[in-house]
Amino acid sequence: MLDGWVPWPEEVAERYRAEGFWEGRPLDRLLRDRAERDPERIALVDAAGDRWSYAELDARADRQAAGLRRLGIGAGDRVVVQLPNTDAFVVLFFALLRAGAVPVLTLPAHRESEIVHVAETSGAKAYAIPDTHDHFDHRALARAVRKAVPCVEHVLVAGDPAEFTALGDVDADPVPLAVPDPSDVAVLLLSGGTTGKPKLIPRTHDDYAYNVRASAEVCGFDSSTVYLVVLPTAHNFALACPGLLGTLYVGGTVVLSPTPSPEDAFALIERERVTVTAVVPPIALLWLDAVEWEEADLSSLRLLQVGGSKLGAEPAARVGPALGCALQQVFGMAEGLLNYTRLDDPPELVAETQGRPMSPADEIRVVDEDGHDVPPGGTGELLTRGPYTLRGYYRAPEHNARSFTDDGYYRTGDLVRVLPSGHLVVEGRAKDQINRGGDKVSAEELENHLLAHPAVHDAAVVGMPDATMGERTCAYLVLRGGRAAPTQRDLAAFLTERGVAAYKLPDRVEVADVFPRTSVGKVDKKELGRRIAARLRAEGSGAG
Ligand code: OOB
Repeated sequence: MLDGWVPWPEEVAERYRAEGFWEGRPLDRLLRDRAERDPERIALVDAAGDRWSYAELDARADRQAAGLRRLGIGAGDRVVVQLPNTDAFVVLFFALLRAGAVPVLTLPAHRESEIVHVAETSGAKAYAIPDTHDHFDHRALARAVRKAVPCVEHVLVAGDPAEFTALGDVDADPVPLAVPDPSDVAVLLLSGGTTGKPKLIPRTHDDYAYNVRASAEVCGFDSSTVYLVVLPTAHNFALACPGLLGTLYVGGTVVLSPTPSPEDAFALIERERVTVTAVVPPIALLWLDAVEWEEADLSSLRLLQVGGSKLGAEPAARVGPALGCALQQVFGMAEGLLNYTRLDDPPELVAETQGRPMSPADEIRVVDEDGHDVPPGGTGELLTRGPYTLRGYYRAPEHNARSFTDDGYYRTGDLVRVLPSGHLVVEGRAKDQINRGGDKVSAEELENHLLAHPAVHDAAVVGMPDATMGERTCAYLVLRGGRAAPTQRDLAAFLTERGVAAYKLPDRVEVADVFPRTSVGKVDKKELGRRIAARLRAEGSGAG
């Protein structure tokens, strides 16, 4: 068993097994089962139009798993995966599972600061990258990561490997491999983060397979499903809610879009007769506009899932008429709990709520600041536990003591209200995080980077309203005596040099003489949030 993670208490695990939530099968079986039943069916199509049947995908994963074992990558080894939406991701994901290794999923946008931290925390043995992606050379990043994190022995490259190992050469005749324990960790996901550094989320074979199966059922996926991956494959939403894994589980076809742009996505929807896809609200808004000028035939689309941040009721109501498909709101988290509006929910619930828990075994509480349950219908922080919600972050005992109640509920940091129907409305946030159109920015993480700037004495990062993104990031700075204020561009260059992902760069910089403080002396971020919102209103921009 992998160490450093928190399993469910044994009696709870027994119940989840007895009630059929956990089936005791390794996660990779979902591909094997389909390959045995429908070998010739098309499993995967990429943007270039290359196609792989279930049998082909299954065989590629077997060969790569054998190749990984030959490199010495096997049971319990962690491998940081940073691949864009390509077949290489899908093959490697299953190959790692079959080799008994644990994929640690990062986004293509992550840079040295994030990857070094993740590789270090997970004790990764290998790091898988594209050669270049989006004008960025990942091999240069890999050199820096190898230098900083010596346990990373192998760099596996999709494309031109330079001095590293080509993924294409990680190939050997299939060998019998030990079957992993289904109650053990299958994959480590990255949390949005509310602390100095991102946390790793352990997901077991049992829990993630249930996540996939139950999502596929709630979303009506079947063998006629053609799912377009628009968000990064490494994101829980696109991977498993039901996403690419849910589509393979039911024997449908997964289509990979290199970007979420209407040009790329609409062309693929038309070419492959895509039936369902998942996006974050800013992309939904972009698509709602783009249908006005893009010529593509979107008539195959049956369902658009939107989640990651809150979708306004007004654009929600426009999805059906503009795109000719149903909308599903999804309020989920990499930590586990998924809320879906149901396909047969009345239109007002679909437009105005963020769905209800996926599983009958999801337990939720809504509590006030003292941890007491609020009266029915009241707003408070959402706590949850259940058969696919983590009991602790990986190797983070101190953080876990704060993020979980003694009886195992995860504190989501989301402020919600529950309707009599059981549907949740997300009303805000109690966590120190900015949700930039679905991309999560930890205020503390960014503040720590800003404090390293020579002109910065103190920093406080808050969200500011934005019509498209929901929120953007505003960095309030108190300067060191005599120092000139860095501009937004100066700071962007400074943070990029430090290896911070582009989506975390502050969108705006404000200088203050002192920060407002709460009665206990903490920086009053609510007040700073009000200030920047008022300022935006005065300037005539933003959402307010
Ligand atoms: C998804 O996962 P994460 O881990 O990137 O972020 C989770 C957080 C939630 O705690 C909440 O603060 C926010 O993102 N969120 C939403 C939301 N969906 C997520 N806030 C308001 N409305 C929504 N619909 O974002 C994620 C994972 C799986 C499926 C969908 C989204």
